[in-house]
Amino acid sequence: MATFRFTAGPWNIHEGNETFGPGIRPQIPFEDKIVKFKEIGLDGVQFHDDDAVPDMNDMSETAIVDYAKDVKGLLDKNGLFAEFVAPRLWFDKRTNDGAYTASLDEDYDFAVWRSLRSIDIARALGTNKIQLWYAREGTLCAEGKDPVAKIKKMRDAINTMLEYDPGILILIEPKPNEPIDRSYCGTAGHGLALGAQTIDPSRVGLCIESAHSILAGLDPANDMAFGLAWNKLWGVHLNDQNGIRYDQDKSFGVDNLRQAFNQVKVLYENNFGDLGNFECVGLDVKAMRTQPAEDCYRHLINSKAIFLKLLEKVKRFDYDFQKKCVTEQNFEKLEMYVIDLLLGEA
Ligand code: XLS
Ligand code: MG
Repeated sequence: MATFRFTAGPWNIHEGNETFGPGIRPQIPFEDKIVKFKEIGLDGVQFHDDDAVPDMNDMSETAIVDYAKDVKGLLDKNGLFAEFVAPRLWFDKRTNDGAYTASLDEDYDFAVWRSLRSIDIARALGTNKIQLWYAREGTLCAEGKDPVAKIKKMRDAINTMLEYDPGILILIEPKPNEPIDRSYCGTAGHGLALGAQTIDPSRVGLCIESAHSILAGLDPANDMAFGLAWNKLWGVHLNDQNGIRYDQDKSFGVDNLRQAFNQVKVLYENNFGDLGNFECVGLDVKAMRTQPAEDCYRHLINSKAIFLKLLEKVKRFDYDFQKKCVTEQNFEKLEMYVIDLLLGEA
């Protein structure tokens, strides 16, 4: 039941930079990260388009593909696969005001160009998955955009990608805020509704990130369940988050163990990983700024370890006892059992 392949992106090892201070750990070259990813027990790598091809904006379309092929060679050499490519549509000046929802037509065109190049890069890396995290698709100034027209542009951009390559899958990674304060696609429901409006809804699914669900005031395990119910959960980004505040990307399970337990439980019970779309367990976590440079992979190691420890708990879950409690409607009893299980006393 269930196959768990663990992945992370090069951005998950960073220098500790945040809004209140610059990076304080030395930069680690991409190649070194890849080698280390394998060493700490990851199976695959997630990419932004420019993680794979850093100077892509200034390169020809053929040069981009050639460069990506070399990256594929590096992955092969280290026994890793590429899970997805996500166009990074929030760094460039042209995507300052949104990408698919940019105010200027030429900026929208740039966003679509990057998206199509992401598909080329994905193909060169050996994956058919494109992940869309809609960083700036929404507003800081609510009156700055016509929301109805712009939401339709998000659909148009997906259609262009689906048309460009009939074999790709689009994974929408919803998030309700940050860096914008009002997202146009904040939840799993929005993601699926948007997919349903495209020319091929069967190729649009979800990647649910724990922290993003929490930021939306929702339960991550239930968001995952919502995707699983329609075989639309094609990826997860596990991490943790202390309530509705800035995006923290804490290690999986460190803030709310029971909530993490239920994420593992819903994935395990529903055969995640064996559902036909090579579903992977992404660890979208970031080390604290205080973390020493010589131990800066610890949050990834911990996240995987916590997942596996919780998986053992899930496997020991007493379904007969659960059934008995449900029949008796004695949920107080069931809660105590879950707490005892998590505390090692059941
Ligand atoms: C940011 C997102 C980002 C995506 C990849 O909040 O989680 O890391 O997963 O673009
Ligand atoms: Mg993420």
